Amino acid sequence: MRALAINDISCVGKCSLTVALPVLSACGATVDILPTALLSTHTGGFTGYTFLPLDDEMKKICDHWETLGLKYDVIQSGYLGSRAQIGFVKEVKKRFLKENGLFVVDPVLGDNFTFYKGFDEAFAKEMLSLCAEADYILPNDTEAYLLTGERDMRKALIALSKVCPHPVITGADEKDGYFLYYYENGEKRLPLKKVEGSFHGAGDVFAASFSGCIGGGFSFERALSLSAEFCYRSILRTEKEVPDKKYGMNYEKELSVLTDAFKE
Ligand code: PXL
Repeated sequence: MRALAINDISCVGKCSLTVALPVLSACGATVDILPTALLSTHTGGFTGYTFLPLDDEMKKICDHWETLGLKYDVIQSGYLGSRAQIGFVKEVKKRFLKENGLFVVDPVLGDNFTFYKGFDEAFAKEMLSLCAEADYILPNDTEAYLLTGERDMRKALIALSKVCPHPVITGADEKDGYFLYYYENGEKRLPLKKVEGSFHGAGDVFAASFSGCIGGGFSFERALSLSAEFCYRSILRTEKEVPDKKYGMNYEKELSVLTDAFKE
C-alpha cells in the first residue's frame, strides 16, 4: 500500500506528519508526505510558535511528482494552513489518487467547541466542501459541530452522511457513555473507554491509524475498532508518562497493536 499524508510538520508536540509517518508505516504502508506548513510547535497550548505556510512549495512538489507517475492507494489529509490549500488538496486527490483509492479527510478545525487559532467560519465552510470529496471523514465532536451547526452528535452524523458516504465522529460524550459515531447503512455507534482529560494529538493518532487500516484492506468496522484500541492504549500510557499533555501522545510503544494486526 502506498499512502500520501498531507499535513503540517509541527517540529515539537507529536501531531500531524510526525505521527502520520510512523503510524502509517506500522500499518505496512510506504508513506510519502506533502507538508502544508512548517511550525516550531503545534498551535495548541504553545505561545510564540513559528509558522511557515508551504503553498508555493506544495505546487512545485506535486508538479515534480507528476513526472514520476506517482499514484496512491490512500491519501489522508489533516491540518491545512489556508483556504487556498483546501482547494489545492482537491486537485491533489484528482491528480494522485488511484482509481479505486481511498481519500480520508480529518477536517482539523478545533477542539473543546472552539476553533484552533487562525480558523473561522469561512474556513469551516471550505473544509466541508473538501469533506464532500472524501470516502471517509474523521471529525471530533467540535469539528462535527463546526461543520454542521448541530450539537447533537446523532444529528450531526446524519447531516454529514449527506455530504460524505462514511462520516465518523471520533468521540462524543452522551448521557449513557462515551461513543464513536459512524455511518454505514445508517447511524451506528461504538462504545469507547473514556479517560478523563484532554490529550493533544489523539485525533491525529486515530486518523493515521484509521487511514492505514482502511488503506491496508481492513473493513470499516475493524479499522475503527483497531484504531480505537490503539488510541485508548496510547492515551493510558500518555496519562501516566506525560506530565504536560501539550507534548503529545506516547503512542510509540503501542504500535504493536497495529503491527500485530497486519501480521495476521
Ligand atoms: O492535532 C491537530 C493539529 C495539527 N496541526 C497543528 C495544530 C493542531 C492542533 O492544535 O496546531 C499545527
